[in-house]
Amino acid sequence: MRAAVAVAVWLSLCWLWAAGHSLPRLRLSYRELLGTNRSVLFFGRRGFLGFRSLYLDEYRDRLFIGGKDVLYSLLLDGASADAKEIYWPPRPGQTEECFQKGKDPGTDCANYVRVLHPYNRTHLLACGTGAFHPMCTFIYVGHRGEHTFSLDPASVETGRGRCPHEPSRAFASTVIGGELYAGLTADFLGRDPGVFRSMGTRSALRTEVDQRLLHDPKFVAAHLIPDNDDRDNDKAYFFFTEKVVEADSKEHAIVSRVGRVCVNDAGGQRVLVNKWSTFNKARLVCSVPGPGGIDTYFDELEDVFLLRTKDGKSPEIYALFSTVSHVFRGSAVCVYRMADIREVFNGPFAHRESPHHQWGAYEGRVPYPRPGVCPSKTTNQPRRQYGTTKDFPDEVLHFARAHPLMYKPVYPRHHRPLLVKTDLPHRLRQLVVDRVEAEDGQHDILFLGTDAGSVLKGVVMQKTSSAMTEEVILEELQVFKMPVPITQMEISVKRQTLYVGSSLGVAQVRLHQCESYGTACAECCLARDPYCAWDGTACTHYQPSGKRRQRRQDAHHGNPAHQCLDQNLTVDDFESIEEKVLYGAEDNSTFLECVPRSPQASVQWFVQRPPDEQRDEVKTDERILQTEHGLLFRKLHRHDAGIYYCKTLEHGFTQTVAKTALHVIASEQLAHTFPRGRGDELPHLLCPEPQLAPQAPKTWFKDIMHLISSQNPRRVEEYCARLWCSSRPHHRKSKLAQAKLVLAGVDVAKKGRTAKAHSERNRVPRQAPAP
Ligand SMILES: *[C@@H]1O[C@H](CO)[C@@H](O)[C@H](O)[C@H]1NC(C)=O
Ligand SMILES: *[C@@H]1O[C@H](CO)[C@@H](O)[C@H](O)[C@H]1NC(C)=O
Ligand SMILES: *[C@@H]1O[C@H](CO)[C@@H](O)[C@H](O)[C@H]1NC(C)=O
Ligand SMILES: CC(=O)N[C@H]1CO[C@H](CO)[C@@H](O)[C@@H]1O
Repeated sequence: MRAAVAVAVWLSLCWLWAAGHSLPRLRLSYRELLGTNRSVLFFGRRGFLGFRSLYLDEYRDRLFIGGKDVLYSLLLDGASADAKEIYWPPRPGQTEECFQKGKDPGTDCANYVRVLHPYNRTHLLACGTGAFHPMCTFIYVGHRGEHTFSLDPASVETGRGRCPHEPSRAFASTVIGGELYAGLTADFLGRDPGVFRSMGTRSALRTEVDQRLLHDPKFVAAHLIPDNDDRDNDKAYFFFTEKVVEADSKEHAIVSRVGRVCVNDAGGQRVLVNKWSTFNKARLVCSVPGPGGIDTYFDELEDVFLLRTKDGKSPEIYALFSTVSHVFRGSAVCVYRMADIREVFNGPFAHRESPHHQWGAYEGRVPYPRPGVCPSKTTNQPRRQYGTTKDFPDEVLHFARAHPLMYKPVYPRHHRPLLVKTDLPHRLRQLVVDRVEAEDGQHDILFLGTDAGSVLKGVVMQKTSSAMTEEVILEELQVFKMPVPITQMEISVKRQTLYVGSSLGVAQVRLHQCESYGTACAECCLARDPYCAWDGTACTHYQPSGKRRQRRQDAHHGNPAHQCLDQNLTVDDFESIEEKVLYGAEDNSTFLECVPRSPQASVQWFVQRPPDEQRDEVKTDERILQTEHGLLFRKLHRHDAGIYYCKTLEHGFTQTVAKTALHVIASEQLAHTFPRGRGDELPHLLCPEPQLAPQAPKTWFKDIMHLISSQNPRRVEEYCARLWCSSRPHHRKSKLAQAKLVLAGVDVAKKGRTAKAHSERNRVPRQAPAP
């Protein structure tokens, strides 16, 4: 039985792996990203370590940033990047008290601004941790057009129940009608979790301290989602994870939840005084069906993004989950519909006789008004009117307190994740979604922030014929130099910009850079980026309103044979690419680099052996291997000399990516060049011309070398060292003359061209000096 389960789990993991395996079309390192003028770091400078909150104000065209003891206001209109700042440290004495209580003065005992919401037409609400003494204040930001930014010290008040004490603990908050709704732990020790409502004119409300309501919750998001046009039915939704204890085990498991309260909840009169009387919660399921009915669950909710619709009542809820089981780790995105969530809250309550019993659906009589229903004209029955929850019968409040959980879970659209990633080296932390209009319809572009300072941009294509989907990872951008977790992302559709926050600061990245996919129609088409289209002359940002005649785009299939028929697909570009020169030693191994611009392309090698004019396809065998990065000769023969062309093929589009003239140095000549006994001098001997030292990892190449000639690792070391002698600048100059002498009679290397869009990861020596 156990074995069967294990096999099934293994099978489903294989499936997951296969499903999650796709390489980004465009991968840019931090340096390359800066080179594209695509990313600007707002604050890498002094004092801004400690970003915690971001509010993008598209109306005022400003970005508000909360950091460590500081608040910033930035104007977004390009040129004037002048920031206004407010210094807002902890109150006098709090820092000392904080570290007397054993907290770290460097990381804990400061005022980390974590709450930053628009409050009313002229003010923002800001709350900070205040060195474990949370505090809130109003920031005057003026009307549209004014660039004011000021804090009235007299308006600073307590932040307890509004802002967490800890600088990094998960919490969620939102402002609704001048009141702050917050899910957090509200004490110094982090033991008092709850959903709190405060500010405004009504008395504050919170959840009772009861593990049935909230058991060690981690709040992720809070949003107002109206039910209908009756404001009295407005509800605040909370997304969080909490612990559950199953009846038959002592172990805790984590599950994800959606919980909600009525905005007009006023608590009870005799029971539940100043406590929520309308709190309900349900499980959010995100799982992959496996063979034999064994599902893989993603239970750890990481982030939630609401894709708002026009009416605001039925946003699509994108949720990012991860799983940290012992077997594997992975992330998944599930999409929920409000109709499904409401149906679960209208369904049966969960019930169990005691903690030792199993959960079942409550089948007894549910009192009226049904717990979780807001008092309103639309929900009242004709002769049983309730204007406020304070009028609810005690029976209702007792039932509500005992049955906060709904019996049925909420399943995602199509009962499966939209996207599953199990092949990533990093965990996915943040998610934002942009819905774009493309030639073939609407696409939801996902931006996923990792815990290693990078952002993935992807899209999931619905296959027209079936319920199957295909995920395409379009880009991987290293937004921060350091591998820090992305903590917040905001999208500006107006500016076509993504703002990305981590503890290091805030960066901006353009949502698309169509030019970077290439200069041919086919390349633009193959990229399948719904933001981009071929406009007849270049790959540019697709605008649905733009002129149609010349436009080519097919995000669904990305087949240039359909889209670019009249454009040159198979260009005879053998001669249009610059030649690199490579010297290899007879009977030794050598390597011709070729990395296709698209990871989906297949590679073909051709060779032209002078004086032959003809190009033949290179025949690979155990001596000549075709690897992911190029062509590897394990043992070079004299007749291998020639001009090698690396062509890539993708959906009928071919392109020459590399052209290398390979010269073979005969062993007699070598013997003359390297008389025995020179020993340690060898590795630094020959560097025909200085190169820019590639800083990229070179180890993979060494690994191959080790593998193929492990009988003499020292020679491999030397050989490699010689290949990369440019990265050892010392010795070079003095040996240059020698090298040239030795090479007399052999063409000195022509300067090699560096292929354009290669990522650093793939950089290998482009020129090997003659040994
Ligand atoms: C970056 O882009 C902006 C707007 O497109 C332009 O004004 C600016 O000159 C560019 N900067 C560099 C360094 O290319
Ligand atoms: C916004 O709220 C602040 C703080 O309560 C208050 O001082 C200010 O008058 C309000 N402004 C408007 C326009 O309501
Ligand atoms: C296509 O290729 C032919 C010859 O190879 C060339 O004359 C023509 O200009 C090319 N057309 C385009 C659109 O690049
Ligand atoms: C330059 C170089 O590494 N030459 C070597 C090529 O391989 C033969 C036989 O394995 C060696 O003797 C050479 O020293």
